[in-house]
Amino acid sequence: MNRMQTVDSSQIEFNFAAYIKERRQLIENKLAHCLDGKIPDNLWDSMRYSVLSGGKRLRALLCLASAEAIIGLDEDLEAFLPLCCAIEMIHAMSLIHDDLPALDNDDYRRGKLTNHKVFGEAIALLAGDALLMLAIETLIEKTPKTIDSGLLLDIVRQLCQATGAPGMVGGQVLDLAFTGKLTDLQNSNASDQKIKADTIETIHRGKTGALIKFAVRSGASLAGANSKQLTLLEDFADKLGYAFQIADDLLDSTGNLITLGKTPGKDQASCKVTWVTVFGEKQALEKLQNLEKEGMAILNSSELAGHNTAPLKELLKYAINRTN
Ligand code: GRG
Repeated sequence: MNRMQTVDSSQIEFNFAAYIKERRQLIENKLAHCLDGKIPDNLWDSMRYSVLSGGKRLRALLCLASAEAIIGLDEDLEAFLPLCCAIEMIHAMSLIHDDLPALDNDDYRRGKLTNHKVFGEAIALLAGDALLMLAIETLIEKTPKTIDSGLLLDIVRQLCQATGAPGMVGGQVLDLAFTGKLTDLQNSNASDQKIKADTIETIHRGKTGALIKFAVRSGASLAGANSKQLTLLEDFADKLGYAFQIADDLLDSTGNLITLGKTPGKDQASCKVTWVTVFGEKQALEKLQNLEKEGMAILNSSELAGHNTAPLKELLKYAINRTN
């Protein structure tokens, strides 16, 4: 076989490991800076505990990769870092609240005790609230003043939507409403397959997909993408966000506490409605393959041809094949 015919030449020189290492460092430094110099009291310690406790930084990486699809590789990324920090702060606060006894009641996150286990429920709740506001403040205050204020305002508006009732909060409420209803859904008529799939997708789209979609769209938007590019990148993010959550649900059923950093097996135990609990692991893997193909096809479309989409392609594969 002629190997040259089977290798995508645009991927040959792209070193994904080096790419994410470099960008993660930029994100970590900026996050540490945003949370630095504050009084070491319970509230700030609790906020730092969750924001600076590792994590893959997938959403921030997607934001940068999406921006780089528009401006090209090796450009200065400083202007995008406040946006990345805002996204990671909101992600961290959602994890703090999600782990609380009133929601998922988890003891471990990122291989450490959850925020409320260390600081107590009241401080964990309030640290989440404070991070939500710090995210918005960081985005407005630290984004360079050279950025058009109308554009920035629109990004803030979109962030509020992605986070609030139309997005994460609404998705979480739906998730709660369906938790415990797994048997009802599994026992419903086989012709209801589409209804089952749509139900799961609606939950995932809000709870997980909304912030991922925002990360991709806002990075490209701040980089000056046109409306056609934004629509395509949003469609791509939709596929990636859905795939990310299905991969998460698979890990919940196949992973362990050491590799995951959180307690596995909780979806089945709490009768959570996920692709894996409703359709099983085999179908979940097939769905992931389809979403990967669809996501790649969008990035290969003629409107994005000639753009630097290698990082987004690798991030899609990473979101699907990750081990934690
Ligand atoms: C957003 C205002 C506001 C409130 C929170 C609790 C809640 C509303 C939403 C739940 C959102 C949630 C926790 C969705 C699950 C998404 C998910 C699979 C998170 C894990 O993300 P990773 O794997 O985590 O990227 P790391 O640790 O790598 O950062």
